[in-house]
Formats: sequence, C-alpha cells, structure tokens
Amino acid sequence: MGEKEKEVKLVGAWFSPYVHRVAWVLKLKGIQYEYFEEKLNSKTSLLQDCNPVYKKIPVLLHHGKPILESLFIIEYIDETWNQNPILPTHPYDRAMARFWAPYIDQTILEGSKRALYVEGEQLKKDIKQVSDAMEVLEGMLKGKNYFGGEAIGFLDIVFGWIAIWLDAIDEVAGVRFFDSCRYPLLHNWKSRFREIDVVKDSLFPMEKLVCFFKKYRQYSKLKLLEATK
Ligand SMILES: N[C@@H](CCC(=O)N[C@@H](CS)C(=O)NCC(=O)O)C(=O)O
Repeated sequence: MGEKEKEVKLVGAWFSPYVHRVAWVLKLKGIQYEYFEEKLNSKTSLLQDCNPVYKKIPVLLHHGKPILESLFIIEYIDETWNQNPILPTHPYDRAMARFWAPYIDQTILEGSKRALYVEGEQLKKDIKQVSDAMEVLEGMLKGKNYFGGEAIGFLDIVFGWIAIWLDAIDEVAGVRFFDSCRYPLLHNWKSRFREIDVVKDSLFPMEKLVCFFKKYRQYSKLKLLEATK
C-alpha cells in the first residue's frame, strides 16, 4: 500500500447515496481507505470539526485534511489518483458532466426524498420534477450502454443511487418514479450498473432500506408538522 493511500479516511453512513458514490470511486481506483460510520442523530466531533458549515456526510480525509461535498470529493480523488479515470477527458464532456450531476441531485435525489413526507400540491410538484428529470436521463442514454459511453464514468457513479435507492423510495412513498416500461434504457442501465463488481459488493438488503425510509418518513412528517404549527 502506497504512503498516499494509507492516509485516506471516509466518514459516512450506510444509507447515504452521497457516501456510496465516493466509496465506489475509491474502490474502482483501488484506493485503500478507512471507513467511519457516523450517527447523524448524534454527530461526532470528527464530523462537526471537519464540516462545520453543513455538518454533512460524506467527508473524505486525505492526510488529515477534510474534503467536502460528494461531487467535489470525486473530482479530488480523480485528480489525485490517475488510475481508472472517472471524469470524461474532453473539456466539453467534463463541463457537461459537471452541469448534469448537481442538476440530478437537486431534482431526482432531493425531489424523490421529499416525496416521502410531503403531500398535496408539493407532492404533485415533486412528482413532476422527478419525472421530467427521469425523461432527461432516458434521453441521455440513447445509443449508449452507460452515461459515460461504453464504460462507466462520472455520471454513472453520480446517478448510480437511482439503480438502488429509487425502488425503496417508490415502495415507501407509494409512487412509481422508476417505471421500467416508461424508461426502458434506464431500466437496462440499472441492470448493468448493479452487476459492476464494486457496486454488487456494496449492495445491502432492500428491506433494510425500506425500513430506514419508513422511519425517515415518520420523522420528517413530524418535523414538517411542528414547523407549520
Ligand atoms: N450535497 C451534499 C449532500 C450530502 C447530504 O445531504 N448528506 C446527508 C446524508 S444523506 C447528511 O449528512 N445529512 C445530515 C444533516 O442534514 O444534518 C453532498 O453531495 O455531499
């Protein structure tokens, strides 16, 4: 193990898609790292000190220096360890990958999570927002096996949570964001993505995630109720 690699630590939580995408990149590049499971209901001083602004996971520590925000962490890893490049090489493709990644986080990831606890007009708005963005993704896959082309790349890793988390959200929220008939290309991509070794090895039982989202739904509904009192 190289000197650089010994000094990599990832602070995360098993249920976080933002954390898994960083872990996938570390594994794809063959970087050894230590993992710390954080409890978000009683955050450790490690997390509070490393990310005093947002106190969110993931945090990557490299030689003790914290790097924050999953998308920035992935870019940092890609620039620091050259093997198995993750970001596209062409400047245009890199620019567009940087555009789409936060867009999908804000629309599909945050929208589908919110659909777990909101109701009425907000729920309708979130359902439309997620469906519109899923259409965009379906269009991006035309003529390709992966968002990165013939092999997985940055956007596959960033969108990878969709292939695992969205079914559990659908079950708990009682919606159908991932409609395989409506999004056949995404459906095929999902099957391919789940077969990638580092992804397969990181999969956890779906019931565990469903159980987690049920608790998250109850907790978030209560918080929303308190906030509107
Ligand atoms: N934009 C951030 C989002 C990270 C995020 O939302 N993490 C959640 C867990 S999935 C978190 O740490 N939540 C704790 C909190 O909000 O207090 C990223 O990409 O890293």
